[in-house]
Amino acid sequence: MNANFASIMPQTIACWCEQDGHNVTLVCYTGFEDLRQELPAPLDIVFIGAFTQSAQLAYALSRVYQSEGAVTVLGGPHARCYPEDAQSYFDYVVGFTDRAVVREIVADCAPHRPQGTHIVAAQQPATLPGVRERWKFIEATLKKAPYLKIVPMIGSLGCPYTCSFCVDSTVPYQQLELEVMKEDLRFLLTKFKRPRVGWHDPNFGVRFDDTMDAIEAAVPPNSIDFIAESSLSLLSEPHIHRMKKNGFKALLPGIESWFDLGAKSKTGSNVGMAKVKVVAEHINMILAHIPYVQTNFVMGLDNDIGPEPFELTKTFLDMAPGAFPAFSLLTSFGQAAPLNLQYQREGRVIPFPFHFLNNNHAMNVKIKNYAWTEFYDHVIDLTRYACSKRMMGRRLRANGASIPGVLNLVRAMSTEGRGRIKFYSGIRNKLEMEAPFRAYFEQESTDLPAFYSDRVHSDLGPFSKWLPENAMHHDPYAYLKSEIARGNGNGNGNGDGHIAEPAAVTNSIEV
Ligand code: B12
Ligand code: SF4
Repeated sequence: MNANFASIMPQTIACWCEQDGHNVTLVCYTGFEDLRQELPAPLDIVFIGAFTQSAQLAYALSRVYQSEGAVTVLGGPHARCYPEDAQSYFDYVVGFTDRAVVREIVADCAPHRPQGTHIVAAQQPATLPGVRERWKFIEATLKKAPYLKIVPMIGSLGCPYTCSFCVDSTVPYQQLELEVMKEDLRFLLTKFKRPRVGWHDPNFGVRFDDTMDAIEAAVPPNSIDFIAESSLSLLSEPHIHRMKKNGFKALLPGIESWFDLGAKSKTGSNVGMAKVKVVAEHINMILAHIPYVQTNFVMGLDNDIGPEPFELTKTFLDMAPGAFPAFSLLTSFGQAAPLNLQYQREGRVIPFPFHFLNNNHAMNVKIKNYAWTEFYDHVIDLTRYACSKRMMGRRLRANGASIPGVLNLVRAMSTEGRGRIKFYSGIRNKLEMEAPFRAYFEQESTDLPAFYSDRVHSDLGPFSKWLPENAMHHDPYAYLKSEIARGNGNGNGNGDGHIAEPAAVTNSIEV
């Protein structure tokens, strides 16, 4: 992912602190930098933004800087999903973050150990600094992306849809200031001949006309390349025409499942093959106008049974060969989504180390309708199909000899495609051959297989020795316990105090 996909919030925190008169250094750490060179010493306070897959690295870095006298703060997806765990390793852990929260922390700037302070703003911030304000930090970050430079922008927060698996399903939709957006787009044209903008909106274009009116008022048609994640329900043909006119070059709609989540893809009650046909037609319509489309799927959902979901995805790939399929294994990221409470109540969450929670390296929900080896066989078979020479050839013919065509080839042949087949095959073989490995997946044992702990240590490299004791493990039921502790009864948020957990959960968690 590296510098092209750096988050907006660390740049925001940097702007806010600098505007308040502090000396700030921002580093987008891609794993290659020498942090001793990049950061001044001594440091008073270190803010770290991390996804869950980087949590263990973040914990180790916190220990490094705390040992040198700094106060540490964790924010970002991991802090939002696993605050209780992170509090053991940071002085402050923040959820929603606005300017007041940052000021409060910087004013206090005191160690809070062994248990960090958890601070959450009442809601998402009303405004965020635009590109012009963040430019100094964006420019330094993009220097690390020599070939393809993508400027991160955001036009909205939250989402009006309520997909129960999504972190934004309970966050009210909020359009950010359109005047800031317009100014930013004009500003970018002074910096690049043809800028490339990646929208970080959870669901781009909810207020479609307002957003497109703003783009059209700010810059000439098709003068900037845009990339956006959007739900299919927003990508109607008239909308696609308008997006094409304005330079949208890549769209990443979520399909997720053939048997669930119809509202998001506007396929109504269509499921199975009926949904495949409707969605393939829709994707082909988009591909007729937008050169790059990535379709996102989740594998291992509770509604999936037998080979059918996987076979339907293959049929879809045949029907819409131009789209690049991105497959995720069902992952329950702590407090991210209401649905996670259900998995926790059912006692089905497996505590794989955070390092593997990136939608691919581990599926941390005990699968409902498959044996693990059977499931991995399907996953491997489908990934092979998607990356086969035949499929790559069809994709290339559909994309033409273009940047999207080449990009798709590279993705299929890289760690994302063939690399994953190798990784999944290794897991599948261990599941068959190694009883303790299988027992961990089956929740019959809580002894973490050495395969996982060894890999965490080897990936952390020199930071491995700073990984705090116990940081390899976390409580996968922390969310449910915190809901119960807050008086939310069985953790379903209705506060009725009615404990309805099935037997499995009483065996596996202590409340
Ligand atoms: C845009 C986006 C992306 C973009 C940009 C990524 C980036 N670097 O930000 C792209 C497409 C590149 C991407 C990639 C991935 N993503 Co993504 N992505 C999102 C998305 C849709 C929006 C996030 C966003 O920017 N929101 C706007 C900001 C302003 O709001 P916010 O995130 O709520 O942040 C608030 C607080 O958390 C806090 N905050 C945030 N960061 C920081 C940092 C500091 C220092 C502080 C103090 C505070 C703070 O302040 C904000 C305001 O209140 C979310 C889903 C969602 N709907 O939120 C998933 C999400 C963040 N992604 C997710 C995942 C899993 C991934 C991938 C691993 C997927 C994959 N397999 O490739 C990769 C990993 C990328 C990486 N860098 O390692 C998960 C993360 C779960 C987790 N706990 O780790 C999410 C939550 C989706 C999900 N599955 O539920 N993603
Ligand atoms: S449409 Fe997308 S962003 Fe909105 S709630 Fe559903 S998954 Fe989340």
